[in-house]
Amino acid sequence: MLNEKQLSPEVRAERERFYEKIGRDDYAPLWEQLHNLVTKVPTSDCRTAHWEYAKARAYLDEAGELITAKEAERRVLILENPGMRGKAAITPALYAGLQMILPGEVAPAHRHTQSALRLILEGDGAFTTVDGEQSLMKRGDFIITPSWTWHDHGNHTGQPMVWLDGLDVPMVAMLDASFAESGTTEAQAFLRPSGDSSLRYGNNMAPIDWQPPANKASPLFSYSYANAGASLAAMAASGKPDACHGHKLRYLNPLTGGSAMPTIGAYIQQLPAGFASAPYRCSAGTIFAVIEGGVTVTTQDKTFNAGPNDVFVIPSWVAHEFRVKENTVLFSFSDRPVQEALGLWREQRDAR
Ligand code: GTQ
Repeated sequence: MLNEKQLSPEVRAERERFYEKIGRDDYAPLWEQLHNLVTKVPTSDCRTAHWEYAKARAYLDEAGELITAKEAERRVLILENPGMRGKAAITPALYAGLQMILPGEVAPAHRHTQSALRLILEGDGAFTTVDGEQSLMKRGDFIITPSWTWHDHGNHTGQPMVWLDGLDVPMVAMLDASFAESGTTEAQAFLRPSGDSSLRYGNNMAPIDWQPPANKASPLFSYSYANAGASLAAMAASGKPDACHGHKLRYLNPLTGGSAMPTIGAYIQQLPAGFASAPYRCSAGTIFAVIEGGVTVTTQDKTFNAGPNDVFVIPSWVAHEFRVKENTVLFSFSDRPVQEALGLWREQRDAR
């Protein structure tokens, strides 16, 4: 905004008349909003926020009584950023939700251009089928449903299954590139045996002449917590934690070294007992879920404690510190790969 105080009433009125006139023809004066568009630092409405699992779980139980997974298509409670209500967004670019499938339920097959990830929070042995390959899910597993892959979920176990969904819904909406289709059958036919993709692509080998698919996603779609936990334990056993991140790994596409999906990066980190991180910020708003232990999160205007299965979000460029008493494992996801691909990603370590 220009400094209105310096303007005489006549000049201001003349300008307002001009703005009105050109407005009727779909023009607007840049100079009235330049500094709101091109800000010195990120300034979205996205706020730091925390969702406690106990409350979420009670709401999911209630939702389970109100509607079946089949009728809902996906029975999900969206985690809406309190600064951006009504937008189905947890950050300006990303969506998050908590999905529950009760014993015997199915979430029917569909596909869409939005990419999805799942971090399994509760249950053991429900399945998701992605492009004809079924995978059983366990707590802590990270599973991807890349753009335009058919997927359906179901639960043949005796317990509810709950997971965190992360999708690039707002990003795809911004680009106006949403396409979706419903399957003709509730559950997909199996095209390959369970475990096939991990045998083909997860043993540091790949079928010769492999070509990246159009959706640019990893052909490996299930990343077990058993494996991630073993990698973290090895790092923690024989190396010093990074001052900002502790011991942190990124989930990758083994064929390219890039992120598992092009629009969403996913990470897992271990903060050893007693660890206090150096303040850190980056330009990728990040959603965290606590897998083990608990963390005290401090930003300039908030402190909260997050325990197992709690979800919290740190917006772009908000400096934050983590403190843990016991050994803690955090999963996280963000739009960092998009920002990196476009040359936009920034970070500040020791951000005091
Ligand atoms: O599981 O396919 O949270 O299509 C939102 C949209 C989950 C899913 C969500 C979806 C899904």
